[in-house]
Amino acid sequence: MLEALIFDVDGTLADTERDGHRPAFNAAFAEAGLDWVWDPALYGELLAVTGGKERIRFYAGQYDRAFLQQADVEVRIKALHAAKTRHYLALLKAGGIPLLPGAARLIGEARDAGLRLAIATTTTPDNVTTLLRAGLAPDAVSWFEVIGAGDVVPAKKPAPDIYLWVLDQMGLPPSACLALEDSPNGLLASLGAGLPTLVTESEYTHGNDFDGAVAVLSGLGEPGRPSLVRSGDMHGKAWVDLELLRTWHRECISKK
Ligand code: XBP
Ligand code: MG
Repeated sequence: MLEALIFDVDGTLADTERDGHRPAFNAAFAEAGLDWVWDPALYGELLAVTGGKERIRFYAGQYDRAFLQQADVEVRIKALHAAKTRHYLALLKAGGIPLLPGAARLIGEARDAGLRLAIATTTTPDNVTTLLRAGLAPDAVSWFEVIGAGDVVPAKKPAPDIYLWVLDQMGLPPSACLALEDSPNGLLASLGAGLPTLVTESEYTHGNDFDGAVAVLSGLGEPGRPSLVRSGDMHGKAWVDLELLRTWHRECISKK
């Protein structure tokens, strides 16, 4: 029986990457006097690396090796990432990044039905709580029983660690839950933790291989704004609702 939904954040709850995290990284680089500029295309490649600090380190390894040779490079990466987070939080607080269609509706349906809610994300915890407050409701953080985010686990997605940590905190088996993700790294992480997973593609993840998902859609959809099916069966529905999640969950568990 489906007892809990576990949401990814970036690309799933909100379209945060190209016009949110990316300009925040660029603002931090400029502030530090670095000539690094991540344009949308390059950023799409860098998204293969999850975690902002890890992404900075990867970029420097590819394009500015001298940066990595500095004695205090780890301190510098942490400072760059803290500055980036400051810029990103300012963007969120300005209301610059709304939730994606269907996210608020589905969360509301799940709450009304008494389902337990959690978050499993690679991003920084402050980014999550600020997005929820700005995009959902001032008290929305309390709607989520567990928020697994950022450095709370040693290995980020595609490792399953963040999902295993959330399941442990909730005291639930993966078979009682369903994860919602947007990226191949995210799907690998949730499947690695044994979770039935719905994928809604984001701008940067459209067309990727999502083998193992219960379905792959263009988005959660809304009345009057149907989800486009990339793979799977919407059982005659035009947007994702709780009944459809329960059907996919039942189908997935019965196959195991
Ligand atoms: C997406 C990520 C994060 C963000 C940047 O996380 O990989 O690293 O791109 O946020 P998810 P930080 O899809 O798991 O929500 O700079 O705070 O890492
Ligand atoms: Mg994501």
